Amino acid sequence: MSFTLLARDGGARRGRLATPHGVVDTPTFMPVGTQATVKTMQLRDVASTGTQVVLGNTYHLMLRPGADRMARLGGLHRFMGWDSTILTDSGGFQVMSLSDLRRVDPEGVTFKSHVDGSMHRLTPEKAVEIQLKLGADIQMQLDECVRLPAPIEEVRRANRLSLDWAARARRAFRAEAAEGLLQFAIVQGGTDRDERVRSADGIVDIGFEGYAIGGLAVGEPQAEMFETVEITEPHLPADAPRYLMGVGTPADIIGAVERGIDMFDCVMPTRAGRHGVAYTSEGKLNLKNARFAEDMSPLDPESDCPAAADYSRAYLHHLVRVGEPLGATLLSWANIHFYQRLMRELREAIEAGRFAETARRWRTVWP
Ligand code: PRF
Repeated sequence: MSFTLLARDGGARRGRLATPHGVVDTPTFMPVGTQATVKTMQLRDVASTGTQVVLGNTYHLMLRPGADRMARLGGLHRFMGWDSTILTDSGGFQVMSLSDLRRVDPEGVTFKSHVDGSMHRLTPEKAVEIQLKLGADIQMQLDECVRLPAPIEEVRRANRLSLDWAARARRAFRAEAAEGLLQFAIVQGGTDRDERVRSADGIVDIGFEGYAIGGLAVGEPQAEMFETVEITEPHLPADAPRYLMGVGTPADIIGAVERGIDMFDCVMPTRAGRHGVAYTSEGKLNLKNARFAEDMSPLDPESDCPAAADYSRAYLHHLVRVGEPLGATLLSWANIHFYQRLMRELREAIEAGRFAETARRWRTVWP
């Protein structure tokens, strides 16, 4: 078994996941490294934040540099210089959000590249094969994520398709994957209770190393997302990791951990960093703001991240204002560090049996 549950506090879980590239302490936050880079950052700095997993994307990497080229170059770990765990998404969600021309059929999805307009095809089997060529430690099944709100018939159709694709992905993975690699399935079903349960029961029946909840954080209110997690969670096995895809704000993460989720990924800390926004112990700061122009205090006096401790707000304000790339680099670094501090405090709180108190303290700054 690759996952060990170490402690529980209410619904929150503290666990450890073993992959071919190391251990992952859960609850964990995984920075997004779509194009074989966590944007603007050197991976040694990403590692310094306590990050144990970075994400890669099948959709982007199959287009550039291409899966076969990546395999010839020795895989994603060697290519980007990351020795720890890599999780790759399957492309299902990115096809929906990035390609303006796509056609889903029972066999797979055909889509037009957002880069050069060329046509490409993904099937559940091909997504497995590409993720193996990339060298992902943890790979995701190909799914179809519908845009919400959608008519229930459309949610049902996509959900049945995703379930069929889960079975096909599992067969392909079992036939081709080396020992120790992990494959996660994805619960879909919109915000429909019956569809979520059908999806969860179906993929658990097939059996995977882990289970993701997809189709959320697509613009619905937080209460609706939490409700869907609450519906789904009891149908997932306690001895496997649960991953809430594309989530979220600090408050989203705290609420989801409270409801039994172990893994998260989100562009928020890096995207905010590129837009001059910092996550700090005082809350979110927009460094573009004129009030920082002559503020020589460090970005976050409570942080031990070099980017937050060694650089003044005035300097960061200047970098952001003039558009120097170092501003994006330092703020991305500080923001990932901030997210990893949150995760570390949540893990320690679960171990100590004081999750509720820690959650309450964080919520006073991050409602
Ligand atoms: N499916 C896949 N990747 C995803 C999602 C999904 O539903 C989401 C939903 N927020 C983020 N990333 N394959």
